[in-house]
This record gives sequence, C-alpha cells and structure tokens, in this order.
Amino acid sequence: MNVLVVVPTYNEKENLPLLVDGVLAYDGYRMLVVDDASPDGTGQLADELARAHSGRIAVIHRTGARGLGRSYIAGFRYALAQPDVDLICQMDADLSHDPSYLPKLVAATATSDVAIGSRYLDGISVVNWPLHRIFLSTFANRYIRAVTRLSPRDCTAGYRCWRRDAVARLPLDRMLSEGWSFMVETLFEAARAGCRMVEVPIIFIERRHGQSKLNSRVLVESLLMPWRLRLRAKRR
Ligand SMILES: Nc1nc2c(ncn2[C@@H]2O[C@H](COP(=O)(O)OP(=O)(O)O)[C@@H](O)[C@H]2O)c(=O)[nH]1
Ligand SMILES: [Mg+2]
Repeated sequence: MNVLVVVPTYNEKENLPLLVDGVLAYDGYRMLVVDDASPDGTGQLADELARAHSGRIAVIHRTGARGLGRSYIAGFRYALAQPDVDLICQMDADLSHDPSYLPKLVAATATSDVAIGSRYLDGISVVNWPLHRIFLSTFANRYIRAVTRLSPRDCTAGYRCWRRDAVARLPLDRMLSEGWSFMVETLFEAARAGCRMVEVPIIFIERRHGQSKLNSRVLVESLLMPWRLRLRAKRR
C-alpha cells in the first residue's frame, strides 16, 4: 500500500522536522506538506526536508487567503492526481497527532473507507489541554452530531486515513469550508456518499512548540457549518 500523509502547516518550523522523522520511519509512506506562506519560514524548511528525503516529500506553497480547509482541498487534489497513491492520511503538523498511530489507522481502512483517530472513544483522551478547550471540543462534537446526525464520537478530529476512492467521492470543487469546519464537511459528505467510518482510539497531546491558530473566525464558521450542510443536503 502506498500511503500519502497530507500535512497542512502554518508556522510549524520547530515541529515539522520531528514529524517528518516520525512519518518517514514507515516504508511506503510519503508526505505532502501544504504550507500557507508561513511567516516563520516553514515553507522553505519543508523544501529543504524534501531535498534531504528525495522522492518522499512534496511541498505545495499556497498563496492568497490562508485556511486549513483550503489547504486540505489543495492537498487532496494533489493526492488524487498521483495514480500510485492508495491511502490518503491527514494529520496536524504540531505533533499532537503521534505518527506511531499511522499504521493502526492504515490497517483500519481494510474494513472501512475512512478511519478516524478519535479522542472521545474511551472517555476523553486529551493531554495538556486547558479546561476551556476540552469543553469547547466536547460541546462542538455534541452539537455537530445533533445537527448533522453523524455517528462518530470525534467528528472534528484532524487525524484520519482515507481510502483513495473515498476521497474521490468528496465534492472537492463544492466545499464550503475555508477553515477547521472542513473536518465536519468531509465526514458529512463521506456519510452521504455511503462511506464506512471507523474510529481508532488515540491519545491527543497538546503542542509543545508554536501556537494554536484556532480563532473566532474559524469558530463562527464551524458553528454555522452543520446547518449549512443540512440545508445544502436538503436542496440536492
Ligand atoms: N496550511 C495551513 N495550515 C494551517 C492553517 N491553520 C492551521 N494550520 C495547521 O493545521 C494544524 C492544526 O492547527 P492548530 O493551530 O494546531 O489547531 P488546534 O490543534 O485545533 O489548536 C497544524 O498543523 C497547523 O499548522 C492554515 O491556515 N493553513
Ligand atoms: Mg494543534
């Protein structure tokens, strides 16, 4: 199986080299870094890492308005244009997603179309988050599940492995999300397309280096997204 791990980056220069070592430790795994013109030089660092690991790292340098969703759309398009890619993983660059779970996620796609690295399967498996972040994330998941009727416990998880044909079924040219709500939109569309979802428990560890880019703009987008998805689904 050829695995492509898509990683969006914005100011992750301390984290990216460690992540690369963790991911490329697995044979057959390649990486795609999608950088949004990070002011800290993460994009140039990604180019240097790509030169050092020839053929195993590709880099997309986005320009214009930044956004996690926009970056993943570019990354998924790139992945589908590579005929030899069988599985497409997605993960954060800040080491909150331990690369050692990748083989489990990959294995879980033997019996599913998308495997989700879940923080909320056995209670709450999050380390070093302030209480307000835990409240926000658990509330967000309840709210999203209630409005969208999605079944996974962790609908906002950014650690996933997709079968290539499941990504091909996503309407990438009609995505509404610019930011974080991309996670919910992709699961919603995957469910509508009949994809089988499975959750794999992970322990999520808050970043040590750099800062979270979560802001009120992406939060408002995420609050409205479940309703926008429901309305759009009704019209189709
Ligand atoms: N390309 C790109 N990556 C982003 C953007 N915002 C966040 N990221 C990346 O998305 C991942 C998760 O972001 P983070 O700020 O840690 O979100 P949190 O874990 O929800 O606090 C990290 O790899 C970030 O570098 C963006 O606008 N563009
Ligand atoms: Mg993070």
